[in-house]
Amino acid sequence: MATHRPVSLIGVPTDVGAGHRGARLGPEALRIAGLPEALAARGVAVRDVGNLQGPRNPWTDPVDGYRHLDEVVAWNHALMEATRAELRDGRLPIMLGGDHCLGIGSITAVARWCREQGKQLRVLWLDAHSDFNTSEVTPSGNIHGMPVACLCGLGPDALTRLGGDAPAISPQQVRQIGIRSVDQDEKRLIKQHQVDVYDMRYIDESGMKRTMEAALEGIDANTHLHVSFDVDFLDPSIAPGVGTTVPGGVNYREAQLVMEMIADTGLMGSLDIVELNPLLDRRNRTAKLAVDLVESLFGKSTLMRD
Ligand code: 4U7
Ligand code: MN
Ligand code: MN
Ligand code: MN
Repeated sequence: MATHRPVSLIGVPTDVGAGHRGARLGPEALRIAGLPEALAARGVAVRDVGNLQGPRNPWTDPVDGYRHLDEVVAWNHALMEATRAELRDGRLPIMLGGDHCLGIGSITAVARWCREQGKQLRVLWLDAHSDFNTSEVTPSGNIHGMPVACLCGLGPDALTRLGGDAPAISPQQVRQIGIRSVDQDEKRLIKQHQVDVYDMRYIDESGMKRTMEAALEGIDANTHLHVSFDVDFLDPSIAPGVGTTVPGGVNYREAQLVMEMIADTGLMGSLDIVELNPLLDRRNRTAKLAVDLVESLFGKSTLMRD
């Protein structure tokens, strides 16, 4: 069994970035589905730092194209600090979301840490959505649809400069996989900024193996892989517990292969698990599936290779 760095679980019970309430219950659902025990069974040392605290969800309308901007900033500031502390401690942080706005705080911290360590950062964004909206083009105002744009320097100063300098990352560091819902103006931005997108059509045509080989091309022993796993990446038939389901997603075997191929690199240094909404789930099955997939990320093979 491969040895892994010790893991820190950081609960981020937020849904201030989403259009549905309930993702704030995600961290507990993941714990109850057995995430800490599953990691321990893989031989991983686990520390659960508990849940971060932040402002409540005011459930108000967007202002100037952003819904709950102050609350999103507060949550992400807390998460950036917590992520930084765990990385400095030599640990692999796993963010238990919470909605996907939290990727701004986690990846801002990871990017800074990689700069300090002289490491190359590659972000694998597993999602149905590109999350590249800005306040000018967003159809919803929901900031969970904007984290990649914010990280690349497009967005309000309070988020793009969360870690000081902007941008935290360049679009060239991102690979998006599973994409099948991109808004009209968001498509234009994705093209303009040359984000590398492996959409469902690419996966259908090339297969998941070649998709992952392409997404992982160019990594080396000095690469830090950050995996941002939006559970709506998965097909809703197997993962109903998400706020923004989009049909035609990644199936069970494809998802396992994604996780196994990431595990094979031995380079994953941080992970977000986001957008799980237990109120929309059935008997916690989406959380259990997420745990199953995380086991594969930590080297548990569905084949006879353990
Ligand atoms: B998630 C959306 F309009 N694009 O911006 C938006 F379709 O983190 C959805 O990927 C965003 O789940 C989904 O509101 C954000 C919408
Ligand atoms: Mn997302
Ligand atoms: Mn999504
Ligand atoms: Mn969502």
